[in-house]
Amino acid sequence: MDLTNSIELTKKIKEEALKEGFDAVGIAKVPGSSRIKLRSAALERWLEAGYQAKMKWMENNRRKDIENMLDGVKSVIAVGLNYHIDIDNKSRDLSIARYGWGKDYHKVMKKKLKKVGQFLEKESPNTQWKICVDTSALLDKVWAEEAGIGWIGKHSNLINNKIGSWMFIGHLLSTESLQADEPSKPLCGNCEKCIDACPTKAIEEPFIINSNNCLAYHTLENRDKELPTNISKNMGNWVAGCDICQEVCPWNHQRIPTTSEPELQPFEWILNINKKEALLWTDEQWKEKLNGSALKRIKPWMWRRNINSSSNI
Ligand code: B12
Repeated sequence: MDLTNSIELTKKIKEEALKEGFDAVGIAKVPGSSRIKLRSAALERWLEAGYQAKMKWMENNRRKDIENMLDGVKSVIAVGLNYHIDIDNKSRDLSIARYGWGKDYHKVMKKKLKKVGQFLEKESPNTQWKICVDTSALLDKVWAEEAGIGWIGKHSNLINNKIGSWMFIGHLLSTESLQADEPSKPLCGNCEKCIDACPTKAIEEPFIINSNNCLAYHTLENRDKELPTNISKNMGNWVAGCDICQEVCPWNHQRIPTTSEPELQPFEWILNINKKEALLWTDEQWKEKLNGSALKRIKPWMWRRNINSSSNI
């Protein structure tokens, strides 16, 4: 494809992504800048330090090279979807992290990305493409940073200068050679509010999360019958994920609109959950509530464990 066509196609793809409702879109070229190598080396160090806790799947070697995801991949179309809802999460009986308030974001993002992929294929019939949202062996934040839709903050989440870090990330990998955007520059400056606010000191150093100490890890991923004391002692009301490091971030204190995505509007039960009632719900009742939610990952017994461990019981 010549340069003019590539510029034209790049523009059309971005327009299509925005039309699908994504709030941010950017493009990176494979193999990317030297930062990709640095971040991949950081993954190596993170694993060596044991910061993945019991998430064995994080050790999958495929994660280290994007070529493993799609043969002949040339471009990465990175998208961000705002999931902010303008409702206070502080004065609640039980706190549930914002990413889980609406329908499962994996499904919401994949549906939209599929439409973008089909559009690309219509424009350029020989193109191969692949959708990656969270569960693929890809460093989502790293490629999003490379594609210019945000920078990796000290809490390790990607921050977009307009919608902060309340943003899901997804990617469409493609064998098409598209025009790359400038990678984002980190704008955290000297701020370390996220590091100071973490009650379990999970941010070992700027940008590096030790999952062994992270409330999100323990409430979502830990499959042990009991939570470690360091966690239960400091978890407050958090029973499903944790947003403390993002709540204190000045980039999330700007006026961020409530997402207009209908599927991300909060489930009623999530806004009204209270510990007394929730502890009485049967497995069946939990399953019904969690149907279509990303929080399904937390099994009913884990919900009970988390609620019982939270300090307000
Ligand atoms: C494993 C995982 C977790 C683990 C580990 C967290 C972690 N930070 O790694 C646990 C279960 C704890 C977790 C929690 C959460 N997660 Co999570 N998680 C992932 C997953 C699957 C992999 C992340 C990963 O590769 N970790 C490995 C380590 C090495 O990476 P890292 O901490 O990101 O470190 C990078 C940076 O530190 C950077 N780096 C290193 N040195 C330096 C130096 C400088 C100067 C800079 C700038 C950067 C930098 O390079 C490292 C390597 O990539 C991604 C999806 C994906 N496929 O990528 C989602 C993902 C990161 N999670 C997401 C979300 C929403 C969350 C939670 C907010 C959910 C919640 N509210 O409870 C919390 C946030 C906790 C936190 N502060 O990180 C979103 C984040 C969206 C965003 N805007 O960034 C993602 C991207 C999923 C998605 N596709 O939307 N998660």
